Amino acid sequence: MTARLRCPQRTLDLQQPLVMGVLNLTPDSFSDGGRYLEPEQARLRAADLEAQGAAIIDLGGESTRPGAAPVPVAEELRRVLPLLQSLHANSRAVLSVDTSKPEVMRAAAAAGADLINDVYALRAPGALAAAAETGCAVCLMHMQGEPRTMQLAPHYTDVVAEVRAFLAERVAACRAAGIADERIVLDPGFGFGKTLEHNLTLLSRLSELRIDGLPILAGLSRKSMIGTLTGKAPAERVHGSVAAALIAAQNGADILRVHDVAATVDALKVLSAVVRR
Ligand code: 8Y7
Repeated sequence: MTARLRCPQRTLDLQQPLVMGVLNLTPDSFSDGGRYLEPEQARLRAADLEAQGAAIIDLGGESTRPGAAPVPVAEELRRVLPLLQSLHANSRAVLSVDTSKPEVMRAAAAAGADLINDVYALRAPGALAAAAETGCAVCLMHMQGEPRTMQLAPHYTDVVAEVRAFLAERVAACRAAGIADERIVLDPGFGFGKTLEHNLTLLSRLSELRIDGLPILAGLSRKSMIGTLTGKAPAERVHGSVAAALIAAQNGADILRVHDVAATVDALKVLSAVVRR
């Protein structure tokens, strides 16, 4: 197993699962939309995520929730770049940028980004070349369809085999573009064109998505599958989300993308203590 992720300025040790804290710089994200639009609020939130134990902070300037409106490049840059520059100077966390746009990838890398988190897995025109050029690590996520319509009628014959085949194809595309394996993270994309049953199958069989030892990222935090299982609104999904993150870690996830960092870090410490014996 790789157990490491190479970023431009540092290498992340993945011997134990790490937590990626979510920071949405959008007015319309489902769980924290609009809370961090003010630069000072966003900086405080980033410092808080880091203090809670987030090794990675994922900055998002474009909501990918079902039905979300597209965001022009200039607006996405306006949301993301100032905070990125500030965190690059003042934070020790690895800085991830949630984007699918080549222009944003280039500008973010120049401003100090370490990781490009692309829910389209670098399929947008020019994205693969732009990501390769930056030298950033990349997270390749599976999605069936596109955000506007992906939850209308998700369909798979064999969800694990199909997600795995997609990720393998994207890994091959990255390698062909000159992105080395030590820069690649894979992600099944929970909730992105998947029913509850598909999500539960992927979570229980996450270990089958390991391709050539590459690290796996799981994003389950506060998603609608947790809402369906617990009957809770997004802000009340903390306990369910921690349970899901722990299951993912037990099934091989190396990075957990979460809103509730402290709770997840504690749960992972308990898991690690048992695994180490
Ligand atoms: C994921 C993600 C979102 C995920 C990765 C949400 C940006 C929806 N989900 N990125 N982004 N994996 N890599 O509920 O599961 O946070 S947005």
